[in-house]
Amino acid sequence: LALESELRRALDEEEQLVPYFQPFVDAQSGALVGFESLVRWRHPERGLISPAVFLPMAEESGLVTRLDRYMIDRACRQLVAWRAEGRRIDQLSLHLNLSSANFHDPGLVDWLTELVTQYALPPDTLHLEITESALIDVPDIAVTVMQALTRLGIRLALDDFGTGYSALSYLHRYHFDVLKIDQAFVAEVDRKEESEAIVRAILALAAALGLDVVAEGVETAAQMHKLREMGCAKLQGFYFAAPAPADAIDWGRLVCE
Ligand code: G
Ligand code: G
Ligand code: NA
Ligand code: MN
Repeated sequence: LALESELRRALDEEEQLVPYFQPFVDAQSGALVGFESLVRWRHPERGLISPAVFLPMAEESGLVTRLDRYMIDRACRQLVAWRAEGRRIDQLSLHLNLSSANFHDPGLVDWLTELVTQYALPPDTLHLEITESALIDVPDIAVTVMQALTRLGIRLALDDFGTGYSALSYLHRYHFDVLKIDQAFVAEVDRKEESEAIVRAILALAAALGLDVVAEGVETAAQMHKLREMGCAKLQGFYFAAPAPADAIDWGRLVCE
């Protein structure tokens, strides 16, 4: 309960909740194509807290909708700051994680409409990452909200693809623009035939459905080469960069076209 009231306070006033940014790159050219924003809590006494520790509490307490809006706003503001510094952000995608509770938030679509207008961001810059498990609770509301988001021009990404119970039925029921191949399949893609076969199948499925693909959790050059050779368009993982605060991004290492 202490942590809950502290999160409440962090959302109200202080600059404790910060977006860390993890790049993803074009598999062929290595060029930077976007960032995923991942929340970190810089707690004044406890130090840096990972979302694994406080997201369950945020979801149970209902604070997660405020947290998600807070993080979307923070990350967009950072993008605008980069633009003001002359970085070419207009080609980049910004991926943001969204908990299922947001589908019950009736103001979400209007809020996002206002946000992209206020920051003069093309709506298709924003990609909302949703996991299959997030859709289990809210099957019908999610359809309506996702349709409204798509009309607005915001992109939807299905996160951790392949790990849920009925991945294909989600693709059938909902409109997605991007599949993120779960890191479990990437981990052994260059060493295990089953992993390779699964990744190939996901790539074929994505191509047939006209979806963009990002492979997550790329940690080695061997995985990178394998995924590139298999035709996976975009890659993300520690091999390229770990999530980092805005002021620690090593732009020199990221090819920006
Ligand atoms: O960065 P990793 O480091 O520890 O992230 C752990 C989990 O936290 C991931 O599954 C990610 O989807 C989730 N997560 C990170 N940032 C956010 C956020 O701003 N909102 C929500 N709802 N989930 C987030
Ligand atoms: O659930 P989601 O896919 O949003 O969260 C991604 C999680 O994976 C985050 O906790 C992020 O910090 C972590 N991550 C990002 N790149 C890598 C990687 O290359 N290897 C591993 N093991 N984890 C990664
Ligand atoms: Na994600
Ligand atoms: Mn994921």
